[in-house]
Amino acid sequence: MVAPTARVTTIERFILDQEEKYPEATGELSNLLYDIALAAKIIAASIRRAGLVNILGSAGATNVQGEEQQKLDVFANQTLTQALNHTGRVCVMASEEDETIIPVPDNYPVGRYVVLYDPLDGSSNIDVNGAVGTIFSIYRRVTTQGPGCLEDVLQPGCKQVAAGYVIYGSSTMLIYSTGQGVAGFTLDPSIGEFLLSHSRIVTPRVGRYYSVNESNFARWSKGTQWAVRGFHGDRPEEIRGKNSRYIGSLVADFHRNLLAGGIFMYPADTKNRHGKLRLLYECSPMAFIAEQAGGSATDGTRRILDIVPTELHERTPLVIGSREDVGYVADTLRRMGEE
Ligand code: P6P
Repeated sequence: MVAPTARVTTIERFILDQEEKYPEATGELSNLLYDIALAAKIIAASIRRAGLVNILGSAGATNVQGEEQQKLDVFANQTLTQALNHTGRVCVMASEEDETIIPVPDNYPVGRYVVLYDPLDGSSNIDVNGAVGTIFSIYRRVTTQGPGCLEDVLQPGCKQVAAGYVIYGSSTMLIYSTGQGVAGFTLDPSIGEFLLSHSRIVTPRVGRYYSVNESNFARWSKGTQWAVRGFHGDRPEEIRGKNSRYIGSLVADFHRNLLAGGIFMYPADTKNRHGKLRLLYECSPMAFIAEQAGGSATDGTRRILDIVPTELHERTPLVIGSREDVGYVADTLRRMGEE
């Protein structure tokens, strides 16, 4: 509960205050961020009830409103798409759940922004009550008129105008940046508002944690194995050992490391030659947040935000988090001849 005397800043108030610093701002991006925050509240409410489906009827049953019970990731995808597609603020969308780009329906106006999202990342964790998340990435269109197209979507992460994520954990938080630092908001479900809880998130230069799926160790390159063994504490003269923390949900692992300091890795391996995570709607937005918080993000050696995408669902290896730890991995790979 929020004490009545506490200084309460809603996300709407914060976004408006930020917008007022830029005379040229039209308010469109602010409204787009409100749209995403609204979708996040709706998704959060559904996730909170997910465990009840088994009590109220198995998946596929009808819920209390008599609606067909949907898989949560399908529901999250529809919620985000429908929150955005009629507003006149976007020209095209793209989602992890949709094979092709998502056009604005013919009878709606077309705007100048492009929004990409992973509507419910880590959704396999829901059945075990694990943390999951929504990731979003916002660009300005590069084409000049008419419906948005693939060219508007395939932009390098350094062109993002905003990015963020929602983590549905012990509390629901929305973390975002428009390039002026990273702010965090915690949902107070009693009033249905995201309230400012972290006015400026700065991630520690050296992390306490390393997060990687060690069951893939045998499939990694020699350089990756050597770097991770550094995190094990094998070479304290080079780098101090760290605690291992791995939830198997990118948003949850990233969020812990962002606040406490740490490094998350999903390297390429002999099975996933380009890594597992998607560049456009997982790695680029998280890289934007990491850099805005003083951290960094690479594919091992190259800056994630410099990678120019060629396909909508392309994958990339990811090393992200505390700047010195990410640099250590890059130095190790280069020393082992793995550019
Ligand atoms: P693995 C979830 O499925 C996800 O896409 C990310 O959220 C998470 O970081 C990764 O995959 C986990 O993959 O292979 O370790 O189970």
